[in-house]
Amino acid sequence: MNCKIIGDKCPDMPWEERPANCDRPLWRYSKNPIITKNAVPKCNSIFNSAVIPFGDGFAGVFRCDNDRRQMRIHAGFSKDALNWEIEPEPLTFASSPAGLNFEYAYDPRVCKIDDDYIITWCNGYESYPTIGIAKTRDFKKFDQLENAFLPFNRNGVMFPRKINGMYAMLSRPSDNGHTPFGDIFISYSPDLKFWGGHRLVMKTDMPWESTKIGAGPIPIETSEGWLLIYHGVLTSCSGYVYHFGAALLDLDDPSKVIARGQRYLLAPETPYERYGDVPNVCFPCATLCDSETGRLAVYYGCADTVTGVAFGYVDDIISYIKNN
Ligand code: BMA
Repeated sequence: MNCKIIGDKCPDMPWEERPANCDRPLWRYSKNPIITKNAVPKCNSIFNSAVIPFGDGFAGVFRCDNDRRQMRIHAGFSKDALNWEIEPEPLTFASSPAGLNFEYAYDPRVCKIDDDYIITWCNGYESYPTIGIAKTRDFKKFDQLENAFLPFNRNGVMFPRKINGMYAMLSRPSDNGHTPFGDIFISYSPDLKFWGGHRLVMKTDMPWESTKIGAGPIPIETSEGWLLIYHGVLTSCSGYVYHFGAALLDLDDPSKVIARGQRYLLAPETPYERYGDVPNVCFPCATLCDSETGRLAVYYGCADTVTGVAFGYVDDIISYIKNN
């Protein structure tokens, strides 16, 4: 490995070697999708979901749309990060700030900072989408914090440590519908309550991401910079197409882009990515990675219907960004 991952080892993460016929930086798990609606009763779909090492296994927060088509998030646990036990009921909060309602919840991310697991998601507030935040230590008791921003906002993604003494979050200001625009910004907070220092990180660029971009998994700290995997959307004649992209951000000032791949990392290709409630969607929300081997597993929503995993090496992805 040329680049060093600054993070924990994760020797028990799922892994498959690159198939012989694959020349891409990411390859799909051969048994995808790993999670379908059958994991939760009265469920329509389980997709855009986040996982993280926890105890002697893994925990996660899953987007489960129910058969009323309400968007909800559920906690879950796994020994191997492939077979998941997902709580049948949506997660609720032991405490919430006064006056802050929780109408709908989707596209969760999970970030460990010190001893806390911080959940961010797109939170319905007075029917408007913005970024919700909650804390847990055990994935059973969750305490809701203030929403990070005014509506409209989506894709709130925390950095896994403070930067220059401040919590840092990427987000994507948007509108109330299926937003046809959107760039990635960064904001800072001393206390996870008050957010400021808002700066632009990246605008849309190449054709595959020309409509909008949004941060995906928690950025991975490496000796080369923060590795950010994000989604990039193209508007085709028959609707949006969601790809994965990747960029490297400066470790001390992540609003500075060091390098950005001009080619997508992964595009909808398999039947479970192409067919579903929303066709042609690959939507990354989490990674597991092992600092010893450089292995990476990306968890992503497929066609707004099921959840898949793709594998790669952090080193290869950084070379791919720099060389493409
Ligand atoms: C976005 C979000 C995602 C979804 C995507 C494709 O606006 O709603 O949850 O995966 O659209 O439908």
